[in-house]
Amino acid sequence: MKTPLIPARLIERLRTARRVVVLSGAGISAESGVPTFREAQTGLWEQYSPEDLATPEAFARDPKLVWEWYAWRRNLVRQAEPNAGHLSLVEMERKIPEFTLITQNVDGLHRRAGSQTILELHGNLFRTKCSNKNTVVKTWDSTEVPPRCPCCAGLLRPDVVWFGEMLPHETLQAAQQATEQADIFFSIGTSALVYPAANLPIFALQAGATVIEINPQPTPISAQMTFSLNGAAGTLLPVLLTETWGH
Ligand code: BV8
Repeated sequence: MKTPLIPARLIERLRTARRVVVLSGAGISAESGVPTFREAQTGLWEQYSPEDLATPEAFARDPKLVWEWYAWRRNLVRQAEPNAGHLSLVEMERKIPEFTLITQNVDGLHRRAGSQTILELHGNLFRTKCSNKNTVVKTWDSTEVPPRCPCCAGLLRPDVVWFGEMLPHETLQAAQQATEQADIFFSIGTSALVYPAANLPIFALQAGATVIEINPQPTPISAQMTFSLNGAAGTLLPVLLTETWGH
């Protein structure tokens, strides 16, 4: 008999769960054609590692290069569509009384898919801010690369959290609160290498939640998971929904 993709015990718990929290990473956007953060960068960007570009030091050293890397990623994401994994989480949000989606992704695909309660821990590619005052800037007529702030002429930058920068305080606090109250916590498509996001699945375990990982590869937290489902989010999440709520 084929081993079920999804353990029956998991289905039963999900069916009766009140509070479900999902932490997503770049892996959930992989099937939309958006390269994951640590997968080799393609084309022009092959020679760079994301960790080297997503830092304030890189932006200070070469603002044009960093701005153009983000412009390239925005272009890539604009051509991408949310996939079955994103859409399954929209469906799950409709079925669960208290559902919170925490994402490390900056691609905005969860919102485009229709998710409502989203905590963007690392900001969003499509929001731009002044690097002097940290205020969001919606329009500018500067034609420089990167463009300059219409108010103070400071360099504009993507409104994302770079390595070595603090995460937005309220967003992180809301994520930690939801995590501590979760009955079920999913860690989906993340290598669980980046902190403080990578603390959340462990906090959930410590608070007594059932913690489920969905990833085709093992990660540093796989061995601690209540359930570790080895597969792609775009494949496993639709099956999980059908097995739990049948449609
Ligand atoms: C902070 C936005 C306090 C930008 C990102 C030394 C000095 C300073 C800080 C540190 C330090 N040492 C450690 C730290 C902390 C540091 C950190 O964690 N570093 C790591 C590398 C060790 N963290 C920080 O700096 C954070 N800030 O700590 O502030 C502070 C301040 C000063 C000094 C000390 C502390 C800020 C972290 C946020 C960085 N910004 N993104 C941008 O995107 O350009 S993080 C970046 O990584 C993305 O957001 C990405 O989402 C995130 C995590 O990666 P993943 O999402 O997990 O993606 P990855 O590619 O790694 O993995 C994909 C997974 O998907 C894989 O497991 C794969 O198997 C799986 N997968 C593939 N296909 C599928 C799939 N899964 C399911 N289905 C599929 N189809």
